[in-house]
Amino acid sequence: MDIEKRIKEIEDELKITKYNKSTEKHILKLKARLTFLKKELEEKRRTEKKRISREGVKKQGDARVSIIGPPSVGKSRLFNLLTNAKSEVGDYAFTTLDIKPGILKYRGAEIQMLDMPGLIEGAARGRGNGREILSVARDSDLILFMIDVFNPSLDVIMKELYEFGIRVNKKKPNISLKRTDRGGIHIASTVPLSVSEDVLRDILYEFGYRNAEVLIKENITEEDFIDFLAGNRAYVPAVLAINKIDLADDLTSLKKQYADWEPVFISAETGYGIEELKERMFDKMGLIRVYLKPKSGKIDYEEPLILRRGDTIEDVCRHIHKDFVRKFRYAMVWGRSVKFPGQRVGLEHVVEDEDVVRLIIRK
Ligand SMILES: Nc1nc2c(ncn2[C@@H]2O[C@H](COP(=O)(O)OP(=O)(O)OP(=O)(O)O)[C@@H](O)[C@H]2O)c(=O)[nH]1
Ligand SMILES: [Mg+2]
Repeated sequence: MDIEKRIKEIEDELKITKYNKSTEKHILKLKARLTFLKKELEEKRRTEKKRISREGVKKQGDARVSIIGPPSVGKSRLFNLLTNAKSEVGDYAFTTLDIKPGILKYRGAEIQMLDMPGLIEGAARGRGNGREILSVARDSDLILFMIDVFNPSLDVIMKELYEFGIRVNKKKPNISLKRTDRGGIHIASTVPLSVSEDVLRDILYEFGYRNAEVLIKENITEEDFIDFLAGNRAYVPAVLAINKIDLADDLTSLKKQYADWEPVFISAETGYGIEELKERMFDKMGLIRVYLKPKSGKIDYEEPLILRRGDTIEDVCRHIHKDFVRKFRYAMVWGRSVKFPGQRVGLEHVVEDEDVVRLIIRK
């Protein structure tokens, strides 16, 4: 009989067995066996050589969020709450073995959420399908880190991401580098640097540079510089959710420990904090809504264009039709990005969340 079945049987038996002096010993035995079997099951599932299929992880929607966390913190339960899809939930580790996509609809945006298997130590070297999980996370618009009140450590996970070349909540360092034919290495900076030029020179040497011009436009660390030269780093924004707060008495120490993260405290069981979490994800990804105003008829507030912070009228045009940039005359804008309602703007005008835009196009 397989382990899952035996676990189910014992759980059922425990449910119907009344506790008294004569059953006490038996119940204890059942509980011990249950604990043992769950451990076996975890081990079995962890070592099962299940290859994650890439089929199921096609990009869809306006943005992609990967849910990353240790086993059993409630990733699948949250995923079920947020999306139209269903993922198995279980009270043992490694319930989820595949990457499962689902769509979260929020503020008119379709956000692809990915439920992931738990990430464990050694992931970056391939343990527990770690490399598949990390490469999908790398290619996301946001990582939703999840821990719970019993399992409140992110250290292992952050280490694995780092090793895999994922940089969390950091910007790509602002540096330019030109290889030259002669003249040695020249390093200049537009701001005072806390790392010495000699160190940077040594690093360049290690990467095989003998002649180069480097311009550094912000204060960086040695590691930032190495990242820049390595080139294959992914800079991904992230939000931290701390789950199962329905089971916690006191959040003071967690709040202190993760103050820098400004975590969202949630319960996937009661739904507490879920609205705040959606808002934070939307905001952190820099998503904005732009409503189109047709020549005649009503503004469609149900289906905004979903753009990124910093996008312009040109991006609005591109989203509608590729010819619109070429045929563009001007746009009229109502909202936060303009000084007065209906202001005329050009292609380079930067739009803001909830702007209303009317495009005037040549025939
Ligand atoms: N009390 C409480 N239980 C929760 C909450 N969220 C999840 N759980 C329970 O925690 C257990 C694990 O939940 P899952 O959603 O399967 O956890 P997971 O992170 O997907 O686990 P893996 O797929 O194994 O990595 C289940 O028994 C859930 O019912 C919560 O907010 N409160
Ligand atoms: Mg799961």
